[in-house]
Amino acid sequence: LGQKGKVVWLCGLSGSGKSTLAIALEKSLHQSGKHVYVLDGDNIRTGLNAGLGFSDEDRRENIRRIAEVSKLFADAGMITLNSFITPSEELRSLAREIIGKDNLIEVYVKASFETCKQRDVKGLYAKMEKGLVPNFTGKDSGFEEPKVTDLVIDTEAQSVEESLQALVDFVAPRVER
Ligand code: GGZ
Repeated sequence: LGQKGKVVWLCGLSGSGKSTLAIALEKSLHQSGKHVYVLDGDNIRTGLNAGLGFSDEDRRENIRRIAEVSKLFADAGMITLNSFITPSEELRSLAREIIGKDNLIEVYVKASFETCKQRDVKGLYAKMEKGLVPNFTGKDSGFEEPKVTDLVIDTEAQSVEESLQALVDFVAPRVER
């Protein structure tokens, strides 16, 4: 096989820019001939993990299944770009144990709760303000900033283009063979 599997795992708050960056990175890696696939809430929480919500237990099961699926994808030679909040060190180390550190690139997509709330791309923060979103990350449910990570992309301090460039510069050489 011409490609070694890898998992690029992006964590961060809702609205921090994870999925935007994952999709842009996918495009960039595609253009250099890589076989890449994005996993995010849109294709995981609607299918494999339909039925899981946002309690601590459900988030843990969500992350565990995603990690197991990503490991299979990596075994199959695929580069998987995972975009999930992954709000605690416990969940991130669970994913790390399942996937294996050698096959994993961990990225923290950093933006404060206030910034994400101001962006409110999907109107979810407005709903949350009205009390319509239980266990919302950063409000009733916690988010621990990663202390150990391979890369931090600060989407508050950098433009989308700069963030993407930093991500591509870091990831591209690490998925060569
Ligand atoms: C956080 C929520 C919640 C609650 C729905 N808390 O920005 P989005 O909308 O499109 O993506 C978010 C997604 C988070 O799911 P994850 O699987 O990434 O979370 S975790 O890793 O913690 O298991 C958000 C939406 O689901 N969403 N309710 N209560 N985000």
